[in-house]
Amino acid sequence: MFKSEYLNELFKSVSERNSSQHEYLQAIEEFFESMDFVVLDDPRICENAIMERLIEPERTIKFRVTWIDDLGKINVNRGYRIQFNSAIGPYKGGLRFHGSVNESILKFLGFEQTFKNALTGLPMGGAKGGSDFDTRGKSDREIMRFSQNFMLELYRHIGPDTDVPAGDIGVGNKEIGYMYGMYKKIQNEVTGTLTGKGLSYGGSLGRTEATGYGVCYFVNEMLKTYRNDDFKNKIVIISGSGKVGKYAALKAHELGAKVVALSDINGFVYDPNGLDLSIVKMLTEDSPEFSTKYTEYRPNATFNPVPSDIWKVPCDIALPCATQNELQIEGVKALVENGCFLVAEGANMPTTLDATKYLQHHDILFAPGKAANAGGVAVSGLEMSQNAMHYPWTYAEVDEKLELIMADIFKKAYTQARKYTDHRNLVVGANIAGFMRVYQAMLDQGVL
Ligand code: NDP
Ligand code: 2IT
Repeated sequence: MFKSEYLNELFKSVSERNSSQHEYLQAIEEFFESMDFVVLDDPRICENAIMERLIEPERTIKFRVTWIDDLGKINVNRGYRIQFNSAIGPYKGGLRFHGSVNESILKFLGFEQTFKNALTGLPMGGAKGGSDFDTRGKSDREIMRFSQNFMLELYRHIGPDTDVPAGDIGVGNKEIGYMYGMYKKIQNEVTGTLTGKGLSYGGSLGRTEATGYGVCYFVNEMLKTYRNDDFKNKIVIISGSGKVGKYAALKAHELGAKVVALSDINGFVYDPNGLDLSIVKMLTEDSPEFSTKYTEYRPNATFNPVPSDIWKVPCDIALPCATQNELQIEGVKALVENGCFLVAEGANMPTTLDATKYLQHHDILFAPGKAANAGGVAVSGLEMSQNAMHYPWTYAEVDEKLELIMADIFKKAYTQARKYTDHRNLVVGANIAGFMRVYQAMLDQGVL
């Protein structure tokens, strides 16, 4: 499967040992395909068992979370923190609360986070965590009790220089606030141990928007470099109208694009004249029912109850910003057929392996999530800096830094892609650029 025998053997053994962890194996397979280019050149990677160490989390924490619902019933959920790699800094990565959460999903996310964080240039190692607790349909009080009880265990494993969690699917400002409050109460200290905090207690201006805005800054670099072009008048479709999708839509619009379709778990909305983003913003604020309600405000728009049909909407640029493996082979075939020329991943691993290859084979510009969506964790890193300095930056300062970081990530990925393969292959470019930094740190620090 890979050109390198070392990678073939290792993939065989990791597949046998983790045979039910499909997402984790998928992330490793994609990464190893890129590593073929460097492993054959550099025998030290094999001699130092770098890949063996990279694919195994440094620590996996798994715990019970017990909480009482509004009816007085006692509930038990599973909590996790996968501390994947600390070679270049304290563990850093989001927490996901969703019914689908399991070890495989958190391992793939923690693995990818390691290289994403390396690409930002900031000192952050990789981690991910969360729970199979579903926030959907829960009252505010239930979310508070759950978040507090989750932190009652997690607090002993984290700290500003050890591990700094943040949000992800199902974890936003509200959940971060409840977890942070409990952490502060137990530890009796005010430090930046979580990022994505509210602005009144140490959060950074610009963090809320950072991932979605960052995706657009990255796409802008691609448009400039590969097509001498920009967002103006481009037709854009976006899956997911959560923290990432919503702000990607707002920034794409601000940069002159027409966002014509947006989805959530119930389906998608198509508004051929361009979505009214003030209505999107209002409907996504508190209610998870944006797609089913939008047409009440804009009767010319249409609602389709199949979220994955969004990929059939003709567009120039598609931004999958919802969840893993949401963009599959039928979806990319429709995109290519309808003239889409650029796909950038706002979500983590939203495109399946065969779908990614199909896009590349058809010469569609493709940005992998670990590069394109790194803006969120980058501004989390800036939040850590501000907390450590006890001095906040203005919105303009943060946004300017974010734009520079995204441009720099593009440059690193582009440079490595050009060096090792085709200058358009940002999957190989981003993987190698992220890997090189972590690899050097691991070599320097000896066998651990
Ligand atoms: P949110 O929970 O805020 O939003 C997720 C959105 O996706 C919701 O609109 C949800 O709909 C929708 N959704 C879920 N499943 C599907 C589906 N199968 N089809 C269509 N829509 C779906 O999560 P985030 O926006 O924070 O995260 C989205 C992705 O981005 C994840 O992959 C995450 O790992 C990644 N990411 C997040 C970062 C961050 O800073 N938040 C940073 C980098 C990556 P509904 O509301 O109806 O449930
Ligand atoms: O996937 C991600 O990069 C995130 N969920 C953000 C992590 C963070 O620490 O801000």
